[in-house]
Amino acid sequence: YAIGILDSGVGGLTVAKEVMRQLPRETIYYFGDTKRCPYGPRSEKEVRQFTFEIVNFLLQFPLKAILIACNTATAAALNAVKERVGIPVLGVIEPGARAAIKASRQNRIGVIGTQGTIQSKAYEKALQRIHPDITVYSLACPAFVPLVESGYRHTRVAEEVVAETLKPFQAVQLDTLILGCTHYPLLYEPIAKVMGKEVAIISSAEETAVELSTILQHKNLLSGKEKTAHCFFTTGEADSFARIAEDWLGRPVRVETV
Ligand code: DGN
Repeated sequence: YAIGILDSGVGGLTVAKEVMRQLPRETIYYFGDTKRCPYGPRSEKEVRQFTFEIVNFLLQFPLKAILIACNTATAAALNAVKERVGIPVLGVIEPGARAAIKASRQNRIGVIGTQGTIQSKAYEKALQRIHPDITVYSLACPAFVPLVESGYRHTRVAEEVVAETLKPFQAVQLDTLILGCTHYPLLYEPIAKVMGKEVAIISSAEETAVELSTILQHKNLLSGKEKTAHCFFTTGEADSFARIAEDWLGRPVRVETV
């Protein structure tokens, strides 16, 4: 049995990479809905519908858990998917919020994400559930996902767009910044450069993989065998998906367009 991981595009690869690192024996079926990316500006209803379509596609394979490795889809659909699917389903928002609270010293936390995620206030709610005295500064960064999906992450343009978009944070003294979109760790360098060394930068990938590993352990579902090859599916162009995936994962991948 394998782990299903889904995102609107290549963003969920940041979570997949961490799952590969922490659980090297597990096999992954990854789905990136590149053709319909970005999810950020879409309505909650539409994102929920897309998420169900992908979950149903992935369930044709023998899976033991599903990771919704997209904050926008987690905010829109996590609870609904959990109710309908008979295997463990994890999102990325709670783990990200927990990691940020662990890292923060002055409880001044910034959150960046897509319009959908920021409008849903899912991070504010998750952070304040854990710790009521947190001050949260939220900012939607709609330009970031297209930069990553277009393969521009190592360019000067990416640096300029990131610096311009994050300007509003100059006026507030953050001590922690949550990358509340799974695409954003792919822009880690320019984001860290703008934020400066004093700000802890948190991605939910690591904490989500820890949670997955705990659940699999408790349920006695950890794989005992060597993994088989991971499978990657995209609704977009396989070549450009593969280029970004191989650059990020540092290994060859086989991608199929569906
Ligand atoms: N990677 C997704 C997220 O974490 O919200 C969304 C990207 C998008 O479709 N805009």
